[in-house]
Amino acid sequence: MMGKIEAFIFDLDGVITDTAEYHYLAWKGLAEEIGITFTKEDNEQLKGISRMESLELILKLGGREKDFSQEEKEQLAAKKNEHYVKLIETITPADILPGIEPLLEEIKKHGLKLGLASVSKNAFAVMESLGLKEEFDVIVDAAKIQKGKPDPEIFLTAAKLLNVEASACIGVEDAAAGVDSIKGAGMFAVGVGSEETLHKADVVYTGTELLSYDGILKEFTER
Ligand code: B16
Ligand code: MG
Repeated sequence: MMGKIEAFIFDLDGVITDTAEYHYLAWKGLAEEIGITFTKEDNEQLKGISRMESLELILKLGGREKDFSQEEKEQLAAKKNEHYVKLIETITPADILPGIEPLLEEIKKHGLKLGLASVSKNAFAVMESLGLKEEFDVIVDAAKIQKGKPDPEIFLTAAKLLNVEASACIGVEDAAAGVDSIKGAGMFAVGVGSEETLHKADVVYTGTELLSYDGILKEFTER
């Protein structure tokens, strides 16, 4: 049996709110402009991956990875972000995914710490719009790290700033790269999404509405 849980560290996009859909729409718009077909399935690979890495992947998908200079790539990424920022302006607390608020309440009720680990440069803005910024003890975003997911740095940084051992943390993720990051950090990984994509997680729930404090605790203590 494992020790006591001291903290939960959440991914943002796709776990707390469905910005994954907005990222998809913004990337799809850009891809089409440069003649690349971009599907929902392709979008799965971008989850948890940084903005520039996402662009590189899309260019590769379209066989256009050699067609743009670094400067042009930065312009393309900036264009996508402008579109994305417009889409997320409409976010309100009503966009918090089902099951998340009761889970956050339970975590706080039990005196555990709360961290956010998002590689998004827009993480603070999104958390503010959701009305959740003050609820979290620490928010680790792109500005605080060198290496993005799947590197464990982001989850390890969150644990360090929360002053807890990695082994006492539970990470919650919707992306395969994120689950790799949690496992690399030596934490218990809760996956939200498809069992197939997230098979490296310690437990997978198909949707956030199925997340429960007691359920997760049970899985954690049984391992
Ligand atoms: P931005 P997460 C990630 O956030 C998204 O999953 C990923 O699709 C996105 O490309 C990345 O943030 C960067 O976002 O362009 O806003 O900096 O899942 O780590 O919360
Ligand atoms: Mg995510």
